[in-house]
Amino acid sequence: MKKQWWNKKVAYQIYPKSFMDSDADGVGDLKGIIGKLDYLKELGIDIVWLSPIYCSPLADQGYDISDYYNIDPVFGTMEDMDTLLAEAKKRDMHIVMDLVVNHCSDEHEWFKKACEEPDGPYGEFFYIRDYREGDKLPCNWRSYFGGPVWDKLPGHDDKIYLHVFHKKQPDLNWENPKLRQEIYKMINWWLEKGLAGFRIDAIINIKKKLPFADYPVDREDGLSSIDNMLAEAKGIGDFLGEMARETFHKYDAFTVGEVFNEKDDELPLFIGDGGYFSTMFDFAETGINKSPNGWYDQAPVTANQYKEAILKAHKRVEGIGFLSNIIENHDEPRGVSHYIPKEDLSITSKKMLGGLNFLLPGLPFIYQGQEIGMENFASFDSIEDIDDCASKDEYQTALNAGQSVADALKAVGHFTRDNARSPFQWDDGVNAGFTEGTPWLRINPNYKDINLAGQENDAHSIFSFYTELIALRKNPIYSDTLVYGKFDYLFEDVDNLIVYTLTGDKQLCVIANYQSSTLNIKLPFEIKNILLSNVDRSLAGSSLSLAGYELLVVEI
Ligand code: TEU
Repeated sequence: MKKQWWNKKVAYQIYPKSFMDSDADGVGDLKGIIGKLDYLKELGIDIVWLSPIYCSPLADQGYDISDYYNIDPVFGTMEDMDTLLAEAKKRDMHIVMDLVVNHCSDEHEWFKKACEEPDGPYGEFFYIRDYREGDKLPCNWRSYFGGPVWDKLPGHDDKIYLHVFHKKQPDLNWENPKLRQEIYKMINWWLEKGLAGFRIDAIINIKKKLPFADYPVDREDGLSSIDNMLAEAKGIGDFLGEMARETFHKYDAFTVGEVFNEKDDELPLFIGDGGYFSTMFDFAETGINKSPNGWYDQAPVTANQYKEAILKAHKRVEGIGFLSNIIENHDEPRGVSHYIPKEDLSITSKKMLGGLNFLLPGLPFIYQGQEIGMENFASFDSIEDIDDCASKDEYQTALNAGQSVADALKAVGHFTRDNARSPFQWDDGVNAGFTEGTPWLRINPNYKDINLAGQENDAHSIFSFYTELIALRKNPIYSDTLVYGKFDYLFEDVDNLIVYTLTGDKQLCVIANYQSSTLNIKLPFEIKNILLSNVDRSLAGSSLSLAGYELLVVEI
């Protein structure tokens, strides 16, 4: 694998709407981000990924773009964007934006023109089909947000259009070379402006298996998971390779793919040298126990499942390319609430999870608030309290499956994307220091106990632990080994114990006791020195009695 400029960096995902509000409208904005660049720099962040801030009706919180070339006024202006790029550059930081090109907004000019003239050139930018009331739909795929993927084309009783997400997110027809060229032109326009690259949204959906056909019905709604079609779609590489050649590769851009179901033999094409993307997220953990029936049917993650997922995922790409490691993002529950049993949540266990994931081979991504141990909401009183469009459907799905209102709310309350989208908890003051206005989304009531101000000067806080993690990754003595070292693991058959080594010019070992009870182990090597401990361990020999949720990083 060729070494790349971004390999030794640390990345951070900002969900702009909830990061920092500078103008008291209750919504985070670019000026708020600019004001926090020094905070991120001091934390040790190099690459900042912004979830979408383009013009959007916000039906899917900005993942429904109505103008790819402008900033939505709620987030600020293009001048603010230029300032952010300039200020980041001054700090040797790199801004990455979200590239959402499987679909656009139904308020985008292209879709408006398609509605005016469905058989015209812009009609070909989308999947529009003739349809009469009572006809069978072209396919029975289920939208990611529930319901059929087909809706009436506005203004036409005899036409329908495809949307695999929200109905306000019409799918772009990537089979159309004219559409693809418009996308590439837009990508290059942003890269010319100085963007360091993109996070590539939902990109595996751009290649549909055509002609449209039904798949086995898998729920009472008479529809079929879109995953069934995606498993059979062939040829996405033609699009991804063309896009990479026409754009990313020309600028040595950093790109991280949101890819869910790439096949093993495709890995070199996806993230190998000269691949479609620089890297892709490791979603092995987020996929644990996912059920085709919906969120209500997803069992809690166990330590052994987490262990199997990370070890397998990282062995799978060894020698091929880099993964980008996360414990959470804007679509997932808060990692500490999802991967640690509620009764075991503590500063120690949160540090264990964070360190275990952060030190894996690849590029670590910290999601806003992860560095202070932000958690899920404790509960929701009603589905009306939840904003996320994906959650409404999951709630109804749970009820349709016979779940009680309380159980449906509990399940959706755990997985709702609101958990990760509640405003950053800066301090214990009004609105957690996020806004002087009315926050667009409820602030987690635990902000009095979990906030940055309360942790910045506490050497034992989660925030301080993340600064130590980042400092270790950047320590010139160990960084080559941490970033390029050979990844191996031990004690594969010992329950709830994760031990992996990284071997380069140094030899390092990460040890995690992923349970509340003490665990005694005998390492097959001596420990030279302790590099990091979440329980302030000062002495360590090859025989260890690990405390509950103890994480130990040592040189061996
Ligand atoms: O998500 C793609 C996606 O398919 C999964 O994240 C998941 O199915 C979805 O979040 C519903 O639970 C990306 C973005 O990360 C997500 O925020 C957008 O809603 C989606 O694409 C559409 O752009």
